[in-house]
Amino acid sequence: MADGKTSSAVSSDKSVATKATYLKDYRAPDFLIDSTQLDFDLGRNISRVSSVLSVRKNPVSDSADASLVLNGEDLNLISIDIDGRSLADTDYCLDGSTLQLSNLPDAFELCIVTQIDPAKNLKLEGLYLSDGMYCTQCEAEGFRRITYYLDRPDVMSVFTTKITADASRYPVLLSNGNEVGRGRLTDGRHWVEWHDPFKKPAYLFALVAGDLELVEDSFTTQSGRKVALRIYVEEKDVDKCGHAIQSLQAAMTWDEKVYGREYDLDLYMIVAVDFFNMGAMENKGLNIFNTSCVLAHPSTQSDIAFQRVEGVVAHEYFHNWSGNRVTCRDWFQLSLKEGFTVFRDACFSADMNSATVKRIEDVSLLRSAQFAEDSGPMSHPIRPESYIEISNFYTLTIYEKGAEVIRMMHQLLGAETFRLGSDLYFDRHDGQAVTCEDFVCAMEDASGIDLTQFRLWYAKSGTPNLEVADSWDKSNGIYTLTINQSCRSMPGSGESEPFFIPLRVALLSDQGLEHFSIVGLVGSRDKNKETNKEMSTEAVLELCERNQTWQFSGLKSKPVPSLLRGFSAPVKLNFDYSLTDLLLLLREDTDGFARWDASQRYAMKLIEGHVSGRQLIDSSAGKAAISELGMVLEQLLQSGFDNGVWNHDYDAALIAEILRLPGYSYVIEQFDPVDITALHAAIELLSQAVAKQLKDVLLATYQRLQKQLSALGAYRPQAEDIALRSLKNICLSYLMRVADSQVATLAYQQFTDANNMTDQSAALSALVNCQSSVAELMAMKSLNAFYQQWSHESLVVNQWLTIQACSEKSGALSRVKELMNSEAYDNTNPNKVRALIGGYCARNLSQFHSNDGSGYELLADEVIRLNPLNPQLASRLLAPLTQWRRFVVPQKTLMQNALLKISHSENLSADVYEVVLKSLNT
Ligand code: B3K
Ligand code: ZN
Repeated sequence: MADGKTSSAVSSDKSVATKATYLKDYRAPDFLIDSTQLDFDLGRNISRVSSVLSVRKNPVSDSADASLVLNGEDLNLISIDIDGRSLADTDYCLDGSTLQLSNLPDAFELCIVTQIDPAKNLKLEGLYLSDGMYCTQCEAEGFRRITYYLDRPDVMSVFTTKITADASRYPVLLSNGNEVGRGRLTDGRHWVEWHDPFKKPAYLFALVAGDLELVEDSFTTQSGRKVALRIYVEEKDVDKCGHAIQSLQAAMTWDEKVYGREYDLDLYMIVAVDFFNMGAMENKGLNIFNTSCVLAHPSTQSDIAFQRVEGVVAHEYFHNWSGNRVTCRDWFQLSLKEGFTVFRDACFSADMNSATVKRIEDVSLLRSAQFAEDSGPMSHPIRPESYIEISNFYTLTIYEKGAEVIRMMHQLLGAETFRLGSDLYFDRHDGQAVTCEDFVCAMEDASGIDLTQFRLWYAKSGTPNLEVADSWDKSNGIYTLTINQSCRSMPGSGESEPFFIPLRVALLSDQGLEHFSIVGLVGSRDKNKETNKEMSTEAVLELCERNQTWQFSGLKSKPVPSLLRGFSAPVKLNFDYSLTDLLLLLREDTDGFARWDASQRYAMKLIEGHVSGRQLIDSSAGKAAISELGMVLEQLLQSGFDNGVWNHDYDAALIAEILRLPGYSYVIEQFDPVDITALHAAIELLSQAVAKQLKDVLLATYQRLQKQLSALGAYRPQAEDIALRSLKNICLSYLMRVADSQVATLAYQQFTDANNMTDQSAALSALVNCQSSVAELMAMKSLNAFYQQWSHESLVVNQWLTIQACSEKSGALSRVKELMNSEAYDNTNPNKVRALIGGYCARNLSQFHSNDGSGYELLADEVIRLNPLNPQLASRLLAPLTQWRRFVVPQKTLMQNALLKISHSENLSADVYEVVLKSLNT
């Protein structure tokens, strides 16, 4: 076959590939690829990829004379050879997504040459250019955009990769594993060869070629091996890598200590790229990171970014065992690696920072966004049964709910036994591609605990709902809790069996925690199981039936129950707390999560009361309720100080979270139907009222913390300092709601004096959101000054875009549109699109849902524009519209119309098609 001329250009139009893939259709592969040798010749426009695969029939395959069906997308096929024999066009079958070879020997060497055009690859899947640097993203199905291959995770191969490119433009050439050779060619090009000794699926393949600087450190493993740690970044970012290196070292130490897992290669590399669809990717030995998840410098990144870098670096590192050494058999098992790894990184972050606040952040995300996903048209179990486009299943359900399911197992088995289970899992399946069932079996085998009923969490979608009722029998001092569980099934899935739900509870009186014993279980299959005569202050109730009742003794008066402590299960829990009960929990509970939850429930009761008209926030009863809450909050703020200095025995970060009112997305999730105008009014009134009531104490707290932090001097991304800044800045944002010129000047002063991005951006945001005209001019001046100062820092410009997109002041949309046309924006860069469009549509909810539908129009137009360019990004942006059925008119109709507009546009990608189709039809 002659080079280029007779090759077939393959179109990747996925608008036709909209058929679902089903878990029930899984079959083991008919062929295996023992080794994969890749040779990349990176040319100016076209890159040439030669692959040499040693292929053999899979002994466990059930079809003896199967054809080899390789995946391929957007490839230009140049040649195919089998055992050195060149194939003619008639020897194979090529269509838009597969290359089929028949009549094959049992084992053979297959050589395929293809050409690709990375510069034209805006999907950012496969091999593409990010700011002139070559990089790859292969998970889930990107490798097929590099060469024809068995692009499925249960085909694992040993990879050797040679890269040749121009030496001056691409001095750094990287791939997985260890460097095994390099050389120069006479034409100014050079080459480097890499070999990865660990078998891996193609989704873990990576390649990078660019002009990058290296930041290097090392780590010595517990068995004494020295590992080189290398971060590759653009020259200007060299000073922003220290935090990532420290986070990596901390994660390596933690995984040795907590899971007994060591790193296995002599080299661990991270490369930062600016064009990336996700946060980061765990490619073996060569992680590729979105710059936003690796770069951190006090003057350009805020505390949240520092913590995100720490969490994501750890997450990708932990994947080396939970994902790479033991990988997924198929993509239905995605939560096997993602749920487990999120659980691992959450425990790591909890150990590094305020554990309670980490839990609160995770639960907030789950309860606002994952619960919404799980009750909407894209709802799926953590092990889905089908998908149209797998990229749509990198969801909060797979990641966050998946992590909650692992957390419940951890709680059920206890930390030590869970560790026996994880050891067994890693040892038993090292080097294999396995299933969620294999994980659960390892946990069962190590613990002897029967997890049969627990498995429902893998198979069923939806959030279980617990209705809790109590009673008090004064005559015998018995307190009773009755719990009823239900789970709203998606249409057609029928009534399901009850879940196994671990519910951590305590009982409180004015004196704090009470001792109790569980004396009886009423109506249970096993009446004696949980009868526990020993007195304790906390119990884990194992809910496994639709209705269960527990009786508690040892109490002098009717207690207030503290339910779902630590958020022990991913459920919704309803209990008719009085406002007084909630204040008691907020003051006295020893579980930080439960205290925070009480503050959220209190605020929700006020919002619900206002929206339903039962008790208006500005009525005298409403004012009284706010005043009582205010007194408790004031006490919390004051008791944290000893002689004007914050005492770290009190978790300032927790108090900051308690002060923060429930966000819009959480409030919206509590209502069905959603009347956004009414909710907005209630939230505004509430925050104004709290701010007014607490003004003096907020101001005093702000000033004391400001003084204490200034005295500390240089910025440190340490938990204690982060906590103080968090509390200080929440005080500032409240104060801006009652802004007088004194407060506005404070914010402006913080903006101009700040020596770190946390304070600078918090002050900017406070000024931008301030409704009072006093701050108007200061906000304008600060926005301009900020841009002048940081226009050369892409990630900081993104923060600037988001702050404006999220402005609570009217007119955010026209500002967003202005910014879309400004030099600060690039509509092909996912980080910028997420910062501006995502910021407005997913975080500025009161304006996005404005009655005229202008927010929906903007989103629909952007989705239509992005659909052919970057379908993954387009599909993710769509999420807010999927909730349309829960809104009242006019929002409901306007959102539906926006979805219809998208559905009528040409050539919908599988990604967008799936979300739009399910949204309109489910
Ligand atoms: N495993 C990657 C996800 C990549 C998905 C691309 N569509 C990131 C992570 O979870 O670590
Ligand atoms: Zn992951």
